[in-house]
Amino acid sequence: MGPWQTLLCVTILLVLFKINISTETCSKDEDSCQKTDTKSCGCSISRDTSKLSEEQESHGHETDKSKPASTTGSLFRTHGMVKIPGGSFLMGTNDPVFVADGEGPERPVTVNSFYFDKYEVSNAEFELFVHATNYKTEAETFGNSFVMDKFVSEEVMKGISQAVQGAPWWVPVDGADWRHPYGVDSSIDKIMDHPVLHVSWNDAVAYCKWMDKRLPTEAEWEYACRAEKVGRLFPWGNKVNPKDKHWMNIWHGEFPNTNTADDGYETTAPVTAFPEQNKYGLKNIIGNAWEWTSDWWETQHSTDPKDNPTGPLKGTDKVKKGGSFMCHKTYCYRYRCVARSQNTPDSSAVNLGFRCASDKLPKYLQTENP
Ligand SMILES: [Ca+2]
Ligand SMILES: [Ca+2]
Repeated sequence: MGPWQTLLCVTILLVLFKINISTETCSKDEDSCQKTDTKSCGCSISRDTSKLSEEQESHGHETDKSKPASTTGSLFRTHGMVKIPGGSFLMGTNDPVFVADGEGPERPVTVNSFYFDKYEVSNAEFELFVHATNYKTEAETFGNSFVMDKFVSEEVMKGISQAVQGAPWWVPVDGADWRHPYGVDSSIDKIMDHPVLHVSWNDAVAYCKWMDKRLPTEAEWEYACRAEKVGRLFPWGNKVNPKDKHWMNIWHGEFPNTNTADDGYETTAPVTAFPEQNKYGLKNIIGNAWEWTSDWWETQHSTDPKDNPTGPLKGTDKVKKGGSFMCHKTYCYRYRCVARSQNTPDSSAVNLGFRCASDKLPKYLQTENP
């Protein structure tokens, strides 16, 4: 691609999307990935809401108050929540990998007890929600979403002429949505137990509300991930593969060219896959799909003690946590409890999902968790 074509490509993209991606910050040398002070490894991609908000409003969202038809059968497991006992911890780290992400400094935070989904929300669960409410996701309303080119068919790729500056493997794919995670010629028929993808923050909020739940705050999410372990990278400790087992779904191989799927999964894994990652029994809190939190994004944190912090009062982006199947230590080393990234609330992508929290156990679960 010549310089003029490159300029044209970037210009088109800037018109269509607000790009929150800076140049790849991590080299293939693992050590050079440490202490990076640049903003992003291409983890976050956001829409330009100003260009599309009118269309979104014209569709609206039907969110009737129907509740889950059943909490038994094959979906029982993904309705399950675990209790996270309240307590105090040091949120963030004084030893950040990505300084510009606001991983630090450590600051004392207290959170009340809450309930947290044991699993990421699955396609099966999201389908129940959509069937009950006729909900239309923002990716469906906009008509496109972001997918990694490697997972898009040759046929679909023929119609794509845009890519994201600094992360050219991210392409906007027409017709990519939660039912078609890799484009119009893909489906979720065989992956109903995988995490729902291409859901915006607004979509996630609507789903959690329908389930009588809510999104977790960033503090709750990180507190639950760390599970009282101090100064550890992962929910279980510091080793990537303790007991010679895989504990999470991340990228193996050389990103973005080769994906060896050493952990058994080239893309997403079932939400029930891998061992419980910490003493709370959480599955895939790290890896598999990124997870939305309720907080607005900021990178400057006070070290004053905070009680149940909910983040800034306003902002442009929302915080997401946990990394995804596309994360590798040399690229987007964010499959750590303190790591964080962000997207605008209407953004969606092939590696971004969520799980819900609640102050009290929803009534329809109370008999299941006496
Ligand atoms: Ca993997
Ligand atoms: Ca996850």
